[in-house]
Amino acid sequence: MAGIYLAFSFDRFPTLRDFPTGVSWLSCRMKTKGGCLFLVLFIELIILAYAYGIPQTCPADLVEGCSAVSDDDWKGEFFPGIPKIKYEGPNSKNPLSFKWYNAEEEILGKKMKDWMRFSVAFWHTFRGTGADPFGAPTKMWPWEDGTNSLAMAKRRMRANFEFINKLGVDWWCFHDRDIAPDGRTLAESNANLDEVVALAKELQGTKIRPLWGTAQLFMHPRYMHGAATRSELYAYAAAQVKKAIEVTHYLGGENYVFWGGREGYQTLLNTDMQRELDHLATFLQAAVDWKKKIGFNGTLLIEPKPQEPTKHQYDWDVATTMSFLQKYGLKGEFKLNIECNHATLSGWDTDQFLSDISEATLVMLSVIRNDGLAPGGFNFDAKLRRESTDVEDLFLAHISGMDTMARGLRNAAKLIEDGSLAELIRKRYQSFDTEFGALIEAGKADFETLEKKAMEWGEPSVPSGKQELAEMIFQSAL
Ligand SMILES: [Mn+2]
Repeated sequence: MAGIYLAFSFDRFPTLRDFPTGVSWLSCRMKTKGGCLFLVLFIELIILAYAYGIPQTCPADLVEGCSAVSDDDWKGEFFPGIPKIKYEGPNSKNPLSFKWYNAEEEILGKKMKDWMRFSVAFWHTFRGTGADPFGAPTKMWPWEDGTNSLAMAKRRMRANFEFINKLGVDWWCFHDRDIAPDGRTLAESNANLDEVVALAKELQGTKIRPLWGTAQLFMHPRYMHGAATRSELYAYAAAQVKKAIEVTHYLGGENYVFWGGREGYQTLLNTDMQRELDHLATFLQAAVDWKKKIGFNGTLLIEPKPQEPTKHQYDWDVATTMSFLQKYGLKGEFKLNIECNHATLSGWDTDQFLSDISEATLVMLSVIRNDGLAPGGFNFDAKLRRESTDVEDLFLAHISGMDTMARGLRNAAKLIEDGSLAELIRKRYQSFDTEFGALIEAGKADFETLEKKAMEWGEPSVPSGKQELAEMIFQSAL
């Protein structure tokens, strides 16, 4: 039956009329009336059994046969046996508990959850397959039916919110096309998005909201040469971003992100960089205008990334992006969404969960100096390893990431409270805190004055404790 079903490629849910009625009626004429009805019912029954019971294999462009499948067929829990994750302290041996992250605990006058503002990334957590440039997908979560249908999108959204609630975070992030399938037209894509977003709004409840939403302008082949910088696509990309800003606003999102993964060039020989940058700035200005027009008060963020997937991207790094915003008068309208994994590219974005406590300490020191991240937050733009294929692994990865950041916060607080870090830095620059140092910093020491002083002082001393080491290095160099 499956073969017949696929061969007919229905563009709506199949009914009796779609079946080889000529054949059935022919055979009916040769049989009794009751037998014919039985045959017809039997065929219909098999169609229904196929449509509802057997995993669907609908293509990504979505046929209605698939969208007719209800998303309510997944009753109960997506993560059975996994309780709400609690703080149990550093001595706990329970892998499904927090050792360092204690959401309600106050550190330096703020609750840990408010310092962190942790967010789950829908794409890695729920659309990550374990595929990499060398290998096929390894993950097939139990709730997946192999389709990219609207019904599947809704079921996945239910799984997302069960996960978020059990993990105990208040934020999530999404791309438009992660959460709802592409349609055959832009209008159909928008309608699909609306349907999934309506469910997300309901499942969010009063506490959970998007840290940010964004439009995915890089996966579809149409964007292979860019979106805002490829002229014939400019309008299409703008329409997609317009819609994505609207749904982010509708869901109560705090920010909206731009990631220009394809906005750049492979070679300057075929690129008018000036015009492309102008187009990008015009595009971003239009986004600012639209945001204001619909009353969306969220912050617009740009996520810099060097190279990959384009050889040269326009948002190369934080400094380049700031210069771009300054040049085009957009500095007051955008902030930055910095992804630490963009500093550790290995041919592609490694998307690893942070597990280095000293790195987390440095990050949290910056966050404390900034008095928090709000309206920003920490989004886990990180995915499970290819080898992590158990549902439980989704929790373990996030727990470990959250605990690493929490331990970083505790360390940073300690360094600040006991004043040791400030003292270390003070000592490093203490030679400038002298009368002559002040002269230098005021720009009043010219080369003649400095030369005179250098002659007078002789060989500069190596900072204490390192004298011996410096001498050893000097000796071995001889
Ligand atoms: Mn990433």
